[in-house]
Amino acid sequence: MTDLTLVTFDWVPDLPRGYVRDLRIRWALNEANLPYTVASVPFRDRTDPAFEAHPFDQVPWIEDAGRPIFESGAILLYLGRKSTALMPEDQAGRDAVTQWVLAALNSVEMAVLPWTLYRFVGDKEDTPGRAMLEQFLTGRLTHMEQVLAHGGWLTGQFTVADILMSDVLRLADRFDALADFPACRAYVEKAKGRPAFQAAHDDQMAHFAAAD
Ligand SMILES: N[C@@H](CCC(=O)N[C@@H](CS)C(=O)NCC(=O)O)C(=O)O
Repeated sequence: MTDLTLVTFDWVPDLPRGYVRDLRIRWALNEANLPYTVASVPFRDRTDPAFEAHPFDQVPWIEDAGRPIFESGAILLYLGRKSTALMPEDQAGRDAVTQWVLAALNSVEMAVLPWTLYRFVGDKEDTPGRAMLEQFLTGRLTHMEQVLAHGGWLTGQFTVADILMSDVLRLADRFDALADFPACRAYVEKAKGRPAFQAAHDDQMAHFAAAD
């Protein structure tokens, strides 16, 4: 019996499978051995009343004893406070994790996501907007390459900040953006090698496949 529920879509098309953000949450729950159940909301009907818990009609969110929490970064920080496998207990350690969670979302994912949208739709046209996005992403990856050059996790021990940062970089890697950034790529590979990631990935794939 568990009070933690992870909410995700009931089904998605092939392209986003393996990258839907519930994977970040599954991964953290696995790392911490926190029991949870999965609930689904309809991908094809965002007017379903079940989306009341999410102001943008998106996934994921969790419910802990019935209380909903949305935004993957907020959920990861929330879970981090439940387990030292996800976040240290001391304030300095927690501050370091928090800054990297926000950096992953607001400095790195902010550059990765619009860049990948061009790839998703196959837009190869040379436009000033696209050139600016290339430059924006290259700048962020250049800095991350320096940060990750030591070959370790972001704050020393593995934390939710690494779940988020490696998941953001994994999406960039899907479209080969890390080809010139070997430290970033090695970091993603190291993260993907964790059994908790692999279980989360397999579970997400199985969840969507079950609804085909
Ligand atoms: N900032 C949100 C983004 C959530 C998000 O983009 N979720 C996607 C699935 S990975 C979604 O629900 N997409 C459908 C939509 O935006 O309508 C988070 O990190 O939780």
